[in-house]
Amino acid sequence: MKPYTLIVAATKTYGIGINGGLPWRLPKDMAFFKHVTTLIPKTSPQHLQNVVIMGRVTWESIPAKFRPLEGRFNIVISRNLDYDLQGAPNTILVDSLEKAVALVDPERHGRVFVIGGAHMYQLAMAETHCSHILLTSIDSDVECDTFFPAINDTDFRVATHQELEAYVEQVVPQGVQLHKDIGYEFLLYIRQ
Ligand code: FOL
Repeated sequence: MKPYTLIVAATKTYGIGINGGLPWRLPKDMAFFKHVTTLIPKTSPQHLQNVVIMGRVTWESIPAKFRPLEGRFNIVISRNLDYDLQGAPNTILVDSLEKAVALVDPERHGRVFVIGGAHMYQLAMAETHCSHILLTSIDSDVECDTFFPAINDTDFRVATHQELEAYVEQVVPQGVQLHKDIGYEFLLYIRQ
């Protein structure tokens, strides 16, 4: 099975969402998400497409105009296989994370990202196939009703900034960034 990366923006208390959406609007973090999840590493065949795996609730949280996430193969997980994807192109529905990961085809697909939500993150992080976690750490006490599982430091180490830039093949701003009154920092965790 192919390893995958969790990508998430979370507060220091691991809050990730409120009322079915994101608790903040951070344009540069969203641009980072789009870049990283779309990028095919320069050493891989450029005809590949990355895969984004998400739970049904996260699918519904993406604004309709951005759904499916363009340039990426979208896999939506729901126990209800009658769930209506409303004809979304380049998107399939499966009923488990295992089936989602099993659908990844090395001939067609590049990197694999689990993009949420709380339940998918929890299932996905528990597997040794979860090789990386890209965390945008948000310094805000904004109210959240949905939480990312705590990252266990015996399973994951914080990568250096150089390792982060090598992974995303891009210059990444180092240290705490400010958007209006919200501080945030791009971090990479690697399974050890
Ligand atoms: N990871 C990070 N770092 N930040 C996030 O906001 C984030 N969000 C999710 C998962 N991982 C994340 C899940 N939620 C879109 C909307 C919500 C969402 C994920 C993606 C979305 O609409 N993305 C568009 C770009 C939209 C824009 O430019 O405003 C895309 O094409 O990726």
